[in-house]
Amino acid sequence: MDIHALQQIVHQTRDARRKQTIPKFAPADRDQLIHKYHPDYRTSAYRSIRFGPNKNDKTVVELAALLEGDSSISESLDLTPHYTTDVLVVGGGGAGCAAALHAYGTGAKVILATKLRLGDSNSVMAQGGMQISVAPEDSPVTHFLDTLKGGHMQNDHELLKVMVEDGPSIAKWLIELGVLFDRQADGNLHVKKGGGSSKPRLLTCSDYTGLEIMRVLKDEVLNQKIQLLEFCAAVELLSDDNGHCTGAIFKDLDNHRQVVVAAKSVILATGGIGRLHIQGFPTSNHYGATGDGLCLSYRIGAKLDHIDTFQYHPSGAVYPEQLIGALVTEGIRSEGGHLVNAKGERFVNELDTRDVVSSSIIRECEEGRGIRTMSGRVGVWLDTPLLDAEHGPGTVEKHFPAMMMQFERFGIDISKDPVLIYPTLHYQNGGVKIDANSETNVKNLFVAGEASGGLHGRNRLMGNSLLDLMVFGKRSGLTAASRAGSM
Ligand code: MEZ
Repeated sequence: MDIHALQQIVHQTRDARRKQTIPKFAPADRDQLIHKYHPDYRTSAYRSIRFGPNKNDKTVVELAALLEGDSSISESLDLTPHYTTDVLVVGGGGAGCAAALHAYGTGAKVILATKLRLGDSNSVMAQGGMQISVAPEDSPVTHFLDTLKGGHMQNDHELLKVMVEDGPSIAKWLIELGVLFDRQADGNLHVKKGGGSSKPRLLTCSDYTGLEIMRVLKDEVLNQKIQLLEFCAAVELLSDDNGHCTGAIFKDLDNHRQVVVAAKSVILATGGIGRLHIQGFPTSNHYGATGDGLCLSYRIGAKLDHIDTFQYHPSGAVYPEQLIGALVTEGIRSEGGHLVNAKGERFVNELDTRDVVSSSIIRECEEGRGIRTMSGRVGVWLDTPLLDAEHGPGTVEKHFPAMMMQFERFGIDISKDPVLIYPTLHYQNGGVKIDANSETNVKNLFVAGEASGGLHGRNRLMGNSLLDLMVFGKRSGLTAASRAGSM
């Protein structure tokens, strides 16, 4: 059957569906649902990746192979530094830029090295917004509780407290730098409600929040003339006889040579692991998301936290094929988009946490209620036209211009046609264990952003990533700089 004929099924059942109430899951049902259908829980839940991996456990084996792999550096490498600095930041996304700017602002000498170009990162692709409790009816405490609930109560309390409390000052900093957040007619910040949140808390820049934040941060890094090493991939960290981190070795991808950078402190802001396609899943991640920070930190002796848990974003595109895995922003569900199976039924509260929504989609597909494309891919409908019907004409065009353009290139008009979706590997929930200043158990080694773990527990709440990057980018930058100054 052709995709347009399939779409008819959805259009025909729309009226009937509007009268339906969506199923409500009691807490026990939700747990069972996740345990049975969520990819993490089916393969790796509750197991340590380091000790005694279960041979049938694909995630565990894939991660262990990665972390325990051999070094590509020969022991005879001349370690005379090519560059010397106070603070070395590795990674050119949101956390890396925030760290570099804050460290530089203290007067420290800073080098920012990145495997690709400055700004190439998942941060630029973050669509749905940034959770910060700025609304009068909201508070950091409510933000804390929502995040804890979403993370299955396994979040590191200290990290979480710091993140929600620092949020409002981060919004102020970004606005002062020039980020254009959406505003209401009266000029106040416009906040939206996101999945898993009890209050409207999402600051947005239309559907390209990450791109807008990165536009400003990149400009600032360039304007401040922070020293950049682009196309330099970090391959090993250096340490002294005390085990303290003292710099890094890079492969210069332009000149095919190894570059040694000596630093008083090192901040890894290298992002996640999606591009390794754990368990063969498609991914929403950029090409550089290959778990570099995890490997580098692990090899120098840093502890990891919750590393067996990944987030599968419910709405990865399934059709058209060119967009497989690409994100269809949660913002669409926040605005009223519905998920619909092949029988035309809604089967989950679309604004539940991502693990619940993803598990429900997988359940529908595994139990035969999914929609199959001609090439054999299976998914469910994300019914965006409903959004226009409920929220007035032009909602899709107004709120999701970037998404519309992405799909229009392949002949799909998301203001008229539903989109076929299936969960996509989106986020590394766990990572390197850090303290409230982003420092690891290895002295002078800091990790910020997605490469770090603990903050989000077993499931990150939407919009908490951009805040995480800014808060721990800042904290790592300031602490690393002050450490370097006191040496
Ligand atoms: O936090 C995210 O990952 C996010 C908001 C993604 C999205 O759906 O746009």
